Amino acid sequence: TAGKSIFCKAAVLRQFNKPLSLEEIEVLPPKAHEVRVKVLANAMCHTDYYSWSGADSELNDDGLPVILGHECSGVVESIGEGVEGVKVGDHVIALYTAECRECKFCKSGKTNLCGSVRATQGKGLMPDGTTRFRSKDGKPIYHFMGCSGFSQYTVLADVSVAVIDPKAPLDKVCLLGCGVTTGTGSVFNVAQVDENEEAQAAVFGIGAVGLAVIDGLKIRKAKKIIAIDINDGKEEWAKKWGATDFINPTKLKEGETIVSKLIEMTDGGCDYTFDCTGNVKVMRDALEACHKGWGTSVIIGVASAGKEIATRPFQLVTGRVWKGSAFGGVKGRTQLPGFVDDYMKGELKLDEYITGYKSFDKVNEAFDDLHSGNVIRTVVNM
Ligand code: NAD
Ligand code: AHE
Ligand code: ZN
Repeated sequence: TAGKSIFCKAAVLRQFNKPLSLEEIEVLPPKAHEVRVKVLANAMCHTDYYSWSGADSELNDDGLPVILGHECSGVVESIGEGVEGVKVGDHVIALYTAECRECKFCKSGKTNLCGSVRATQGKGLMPDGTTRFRSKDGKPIYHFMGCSGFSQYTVLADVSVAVIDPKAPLDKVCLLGCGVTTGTGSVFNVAQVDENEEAQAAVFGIGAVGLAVIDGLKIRKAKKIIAIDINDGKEEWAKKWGATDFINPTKLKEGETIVSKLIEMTDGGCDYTFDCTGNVKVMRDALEACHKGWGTSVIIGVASAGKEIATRPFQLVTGRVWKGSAFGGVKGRTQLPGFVDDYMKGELKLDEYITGYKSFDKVNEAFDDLHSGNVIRTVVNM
């Protein structure tokens, strides 16, 4: 099949908020510095739901039709010219945060963001400004986050794949393509919680990302881990991951706010807080629940187009720190294989997040399930 188009099934978003249409599409061969991957598993992340609903300011009607999905794994089917470090048959995880190792960002040593393919990626295009997907009528279909895992075959930039241990189960390690890496990485790389500091932390939003933050905090021996969610069903999940407390902020006593409650529980405020909801009001609470002088709040959640954060600047003047992170600050090609190894050694949870598997023809149900709040991660077998 190398050098030729592949015809396969893909879930195509043609209209926001409408079910994805399962279509036979054409996947063109990879061009220079691209790889074509047979996708085996793609887990449903909240960001797919968010983009499906039209909430992403980077994806408007001009970016449709598009193939969503970014928490995915697969096997390299063919490679284009000049590809180094990835070969046919390699097991890979797709990276929505590329790592070229050559751009200003990659060389800075200060960030995992990479400038190499980001501009075209944001437009749903491959680096040469075109797409590798076509619908039956020959019209282009756009890429999503440089991944488009809800297609049985996809084409990725070579800088957007992490080659992993072929013994790792692809239908589990797909979770490292986003949620679990983002949550744990935010604790290790962004908050940089130290295991000797007996940290007191609060985690807002107990989906896969929030749970992964809890796992990271457990690994870093945090003393207090307060989980917060408006869904009471998340208490059991949070406690299972090691949260010491759970608060439903809609059920506080009169006169209490989530900020006052957290300050009281931690004798002055949290050392670290994490927003894993994408709600800008929650982001403010998370910052203001931080301890004066040093508390650090990390924004992980993704807010809808047009939303902005606010707080009194005095919150920052008095030493609280507001940070954010994409993909947990993790450099995918360099560091993701290590996350896979940690999982294989039993040092990092993955299986526990998977609340179910769905066959590809049920992909729309996976979207509904995530929205229902009853699942953590659904893996779609492609
Ligand atoms: P999820 O839908 O599984 O979980 C979100 C949780 O937040 C749910 O349990 C929900 O009940 C809770 N929640 C919603 N509103 C809340 C509120 N006002 N107060 C408290 N809890 C509230 O989502 P997920 O897949 O875990 O993703 C979490 C967020 O992180 C999303 O915004 C997603 O888009 C974002 N995300 C960001 C990155 C990144 O790199 N920055 C990576 C992955 C996901
Ligand atoms: N494109 C949006 C926001 C979407 C967003 O923030 N995406 C996160 C990853 S979410 C993964 O589930 C991210 O890493 N962004 C950094 C990047 O380079 O894409 C907007 O608001 O424009
Ligand atoms: Zn994601």
